[in-house]
Amino acid sequence: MLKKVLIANRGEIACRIVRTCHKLGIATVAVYSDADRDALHVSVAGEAVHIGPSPAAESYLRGDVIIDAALRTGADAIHPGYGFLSENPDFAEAVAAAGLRFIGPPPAAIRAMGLKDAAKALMEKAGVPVVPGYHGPEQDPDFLLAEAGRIGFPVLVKARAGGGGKGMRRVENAAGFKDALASAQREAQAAFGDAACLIEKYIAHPRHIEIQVFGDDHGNVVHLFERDCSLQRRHQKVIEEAPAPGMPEEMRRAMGEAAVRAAQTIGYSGAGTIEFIADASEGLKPDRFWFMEMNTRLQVEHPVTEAITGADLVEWQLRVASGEPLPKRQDELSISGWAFEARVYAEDAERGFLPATGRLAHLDLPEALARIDSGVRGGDRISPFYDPMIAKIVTHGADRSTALARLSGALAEVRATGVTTNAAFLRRLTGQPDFAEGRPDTGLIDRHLAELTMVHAAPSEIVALAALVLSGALEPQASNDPWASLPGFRLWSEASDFVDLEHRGQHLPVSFTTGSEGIYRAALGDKGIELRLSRSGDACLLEVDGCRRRVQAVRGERDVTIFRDGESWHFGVFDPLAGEDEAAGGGDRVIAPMPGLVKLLRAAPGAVVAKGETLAVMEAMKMELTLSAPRDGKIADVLVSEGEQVLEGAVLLTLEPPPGAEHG
Ligand code: MV4
Repeated sequence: MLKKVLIANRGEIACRIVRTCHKLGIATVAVYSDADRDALHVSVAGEAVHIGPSPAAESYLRGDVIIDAALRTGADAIHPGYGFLSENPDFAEAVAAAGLRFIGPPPAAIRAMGLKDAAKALMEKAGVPVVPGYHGPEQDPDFLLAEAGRIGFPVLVKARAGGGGKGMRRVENAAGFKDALASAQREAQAAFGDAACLIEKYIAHPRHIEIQVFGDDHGNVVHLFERDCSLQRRHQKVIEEAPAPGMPEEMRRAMGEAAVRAAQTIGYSGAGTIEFIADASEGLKPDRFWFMEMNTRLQVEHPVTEAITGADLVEWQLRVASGEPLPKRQDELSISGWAFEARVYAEDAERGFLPATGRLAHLDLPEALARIDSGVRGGDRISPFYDPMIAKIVTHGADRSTALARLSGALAEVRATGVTTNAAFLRRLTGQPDFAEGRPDTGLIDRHLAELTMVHAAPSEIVALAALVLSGALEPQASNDPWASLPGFRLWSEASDFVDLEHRGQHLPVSFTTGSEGIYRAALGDKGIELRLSRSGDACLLEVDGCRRRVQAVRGERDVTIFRDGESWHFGVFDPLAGEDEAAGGGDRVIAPMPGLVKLLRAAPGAVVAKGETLAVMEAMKMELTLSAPRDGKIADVLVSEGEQVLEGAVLLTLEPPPGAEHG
């Protein structure tokens, strides 16, 4: 067995590989860039070597530096994870030339699958189904048009060097062919420096179904069944599952056999995935799947296969790299239950899934409810240098609905603050009827994008709770625990308070009074609400109109995020200096935050006041509200009188600088 493995990767996959190495008694070496100095993968490995600046091209892609680190630390093998150098045959060769084991397939197998058109031609020869089309080198438009006619419209023009949908054009008929071809060739030239295109029969209702294969150095190849990765957005996988819903046993057998044949054809060893496209227009059929490409590495979504087979695929990789035979024969492998994986990303679904960067102030993942593969922890920075994945949440159950319910439940418990995540989007996706009923397809997310990404307005009780948390009303004297002060923990000294919240660029003044037994009355504008709070473990029950719901608040220094039912709302404290709006009272005026009665005025023109000093008391929504001086100053004008009814936004008094103050 290998003794020490260097992991040429970062994030969750580096952590995941370390875990299995340590389980097998194999020592580990991490590598890290400047940005990853304090990263989780560095702290879980036995040793760590700095390999360069933050950009991947200067660190995680520096094969020479990484091989040197392996030699210096006495590692006997390098695991490349996925991405970075994992499918670089030159790197695999250099590793072997340095006398180290590359934990992956032979370089020749990586090369055979690296060129998409050559791979298709090779697979066709091996008897693996390939989408009807022209995969040859000829690029003459008239020739390709004739091929398109032979294949039958509609056809898909695809860049030979392509991937990620770039250089892909659907063509309906012969009339539109040449323009589409020219346009695809231009795009391919610009994107890949290779204009060559291939022509394929267009599959109108595609499902992405891939087969996990494994080979060893003794000529054995097995498959570990399929994964369905049809739920994608812009060619990025979003939720994967295994097995594939609606897959007939006969088709599973045919796909498994085709995948094993594909791997055998290229002398494969290690972990690999054969990607197929299936035509689901009339349900899945054994004669309606075709080879797309092979990924010659461990994949992001490998945990769903682990969940349904019980195999540890990284352990298999390490054993195979040590020269051992595969741990299991095909007839010893079977599918048990159902599994899902959701990819939690730091991204803003509302803003077109823009990657979100910044400090992940707080992160609490539902370890008790699911397998969590993560490479970050609370306090870490999500940098712009790498993939912004926060975690993979993997659930398993006896059947699909059980596993999916678990996924939905786990997603609802993701607590991340500081950076926006796609957790709510993923949770909504688990409830999308077509998906929930087992009909995933590649266009589903786009068709339902609006409802999956829409902003859920903050309900008033959530706004009120945010105000309570930020006012400190729920806090005992010296604790950060927002719930420690709930009824029974503290005698209330103040009966009322108000907080200026900021929520999605909006200014929300909230005032509230505290009653007994955890009852609060709050006023938001002219809307009054009564709520009751009680503690429930690390969360809180928020009761409105006799209905209690679990909520959780994660407080920052001047902000709070409230989580409920998989949705979350973020609130800050309104900063009057940040904008022109003086309604918070930070400027030269004291303003009524809500309509009400001026009960008391403690200020006369010319009086010198200190910041925080009470200037007026209002009554609104049957509660009292104290307005205090926003800063040190001198009262200039008092514009209302006691007993007067005022509107929201009314100016009660104005301030001028205190005597002797210099104005900037
Ligand atoms: C196709 C296809 C329909 N017909 N090929 C997209 C990227 C590349 N990996 C293959 N892709 C497709 N190839 C034929 N002949 C539809 C797609 C496709 C797709 C495939 C799998 C998963 C998601 C997809 C989203 C859009 C288009």
